[in-house]
Amino acid sequence: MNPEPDKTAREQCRQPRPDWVTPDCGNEFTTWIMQGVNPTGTVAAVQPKHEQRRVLGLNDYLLGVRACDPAILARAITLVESNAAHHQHVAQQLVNLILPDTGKAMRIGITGIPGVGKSTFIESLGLMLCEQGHRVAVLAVDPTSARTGGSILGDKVRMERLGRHPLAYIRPSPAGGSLGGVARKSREAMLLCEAAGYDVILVETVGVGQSEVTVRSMVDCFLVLMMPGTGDEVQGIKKGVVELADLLVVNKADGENVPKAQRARAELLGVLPYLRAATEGWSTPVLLAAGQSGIGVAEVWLKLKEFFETGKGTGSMAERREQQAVQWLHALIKESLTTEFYRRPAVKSQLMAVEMAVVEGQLSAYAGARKLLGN
Ligand SMILES: Nc1nc2c(ncn2[C@@H]2O[C@H](COP(=O)(O)OP(=O)(O)O)[C@@H](O)[C@H]2O)c(=O)[nH]1
Ligand SMILES: [Mg+2]
Repeated sequence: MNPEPDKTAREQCRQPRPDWVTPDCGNEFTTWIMQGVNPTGTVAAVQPKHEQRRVLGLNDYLLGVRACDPAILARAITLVESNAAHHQHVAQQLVNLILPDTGKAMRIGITGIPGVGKSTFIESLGLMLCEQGHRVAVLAVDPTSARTGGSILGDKVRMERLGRHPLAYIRPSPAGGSLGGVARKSREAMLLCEAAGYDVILVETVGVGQSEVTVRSMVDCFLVLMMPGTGDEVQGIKKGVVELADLLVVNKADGENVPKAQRARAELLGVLPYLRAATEGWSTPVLLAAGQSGIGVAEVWLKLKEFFETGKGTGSMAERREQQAVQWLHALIKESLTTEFYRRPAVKSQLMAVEMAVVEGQLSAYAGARKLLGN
């Protein structure tokens, strides 16, 4: 946790803001327009819009979200992403009011190492579902995007076709500073999307750090994409990500990758019986697919539907959601206690001195923590 915005964050504040942000917004809004590269590879100039936006009240947000007005949904998500206390006040009232309209969507997390083809796969799956009449929201959870904005851009460019579909909504990763911050914002964004009537929520996360565990704790089903011929499956088993998966998909199973993909599948199938099942009463299947050409995407969807039907039948789905709600409560308690602690004037004034004393060995970390906590 870094209570002080650093230089990069200050520089970002001078960059143009998206047009859904209110004119009076300060540094607490976490979204900026990044200079981008368009699909032809040329640099696209950023054209900020300066038109004045109408300030929305709680009721405007509520009606707009329920009516699935994309501009208001986007602004409502911006509101829940804001770190400012006065925005949070409205945001939390909004989240409470929409709560009865949430919970009906299929919440699906998708992870895999960078470059495995997550965004391409999501676009392919998302387009197929929209064609079938589903309403699909795509959210990204990427704690590494907070500084660079790079992956936000990558996703936006690659999901261009899905982004244009009237039944789809794509929201890039919020810049939360910490994974906890990103998780809260993404979870609330997911609830807003559900209240707006999206019935399939796809949450993309990068396969780094703790982000998979975080996303696992907010979705019903967790899909892991694996890269054939790179030893990814061995790494995935070692890192424990395979153990989190309800569905394993060896992606890019096209052209000369096919034999490699089949070997990776055989390897995973050989190991799975020795691992603890991610979901009680469900044995994790391993499928082959190629998001780019759409091979195997329909089969993945069939398996996903089977997973949801099984989970509803056994009660594991409802049980998971109950556990997640309790976990979520505790995560929020921890987050607000931490935020409140670092905001205290006494902590702000003593923190550096205590850090120095700990570094120089004059104070144990335990004693330093007790001192700052005031006992
Ligand atoms: N051969 C092949 N390449 C793919 C496939 N899906 C994605 N790619 C390529 O893999 C690269 C990374 O894709 P992307 O979707 O951005 O991966 P992400 O980082 O996991 O989101 C891109 O250059 C894609 O063109 C596929 O099914 N087959
Ligand atoms: Mg991606």
